[in-house]
Amino acid sequence: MNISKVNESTEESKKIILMGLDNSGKTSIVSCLKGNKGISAFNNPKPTKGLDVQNFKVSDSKYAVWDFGGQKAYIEDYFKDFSNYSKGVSKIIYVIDIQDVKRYDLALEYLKKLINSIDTTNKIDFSIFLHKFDPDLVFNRSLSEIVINDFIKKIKEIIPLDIAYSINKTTIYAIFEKSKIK
Ligand SMILES: Nc1nc2c(ncn2[C@@H]2O[C@H](COP(=O)(O)OP(=O)(O)OP(=O)(O)O)[C@@H](O)[C@H]2O)c(=O)[nH]1
Ligand SMILES: [Mg+2]
Repeated sequence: MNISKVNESTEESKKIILMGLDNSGKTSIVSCLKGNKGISAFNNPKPTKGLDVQNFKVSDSKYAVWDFGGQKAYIEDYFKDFSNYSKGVSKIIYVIDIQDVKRYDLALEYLKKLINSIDTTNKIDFSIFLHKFDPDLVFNRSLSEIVINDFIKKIKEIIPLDIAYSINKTTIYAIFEKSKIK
C-alpha cells in the first residue's frame, strides 16, 4: 500500500492506529466503532492481511482507523518504517486478548517493539485495551485476578514514564464500554 497517498487523503481525519497480536480483536473493535456491532459480534472477521485503513464519519468527525493485522509475518515490516506509518497519528491503541494467557509474553514483546518505535517528541494519546473482558468472563486457575494484575504490572514496567497512557478493559459483548483501571 502507498502510505503517503493514504496519509494525504485522510489529512482532516483523526488518525487512530490499532495494533496487537492476531486474533486480539482489533478488526472487531473497528466494526463496533463504525456502528456495526451486531454484525461483528456474530460474524467471525477474517484475519487482517497486513494494514487495513478504514475511513468513516461518526457524527461530524472523520476518522481514519489504521488496523494493523497482527499475524507474525507482518509485524516485523511495520517497524521497518514505523515513523512513516505513524505520521500524523492522534491516538495509538494496543489491543491484548486478556483471555489468551498463553500469549501474554508474546503480547508484551510486541508492545515493547511498539514503545521503542513511538516518537515521544510529539504528544500522542496511547491506550492499552485489555480486550475480551466479557461481562460473563469466568476466572479459573490460569485466568485469575492475580494473573491479570501481575500482567498489568509487567505492562507498566515496559512503558516509560514520559509516555502518558491508560489501560482499559474492553469487550464487544456489551454496549461499547471502556473502564479505566489506572
Ligand atoms: N469473547 C470475545 N471475543 C471477541 C471480542 N472481540 C473480538 N472477538 C473475537 O476474536 C476473534 C478475532 O477477532 P478479530 O477482530 O478478527 O481480531 P484481529 O485482532 O483483527 O486479528 P488479526 O486481523 O489477525 O490481527 C473473532 O472470533 C472475534 O469474534 C470480545 O470482546 N470478546
Ligand atoms: Mg483484523
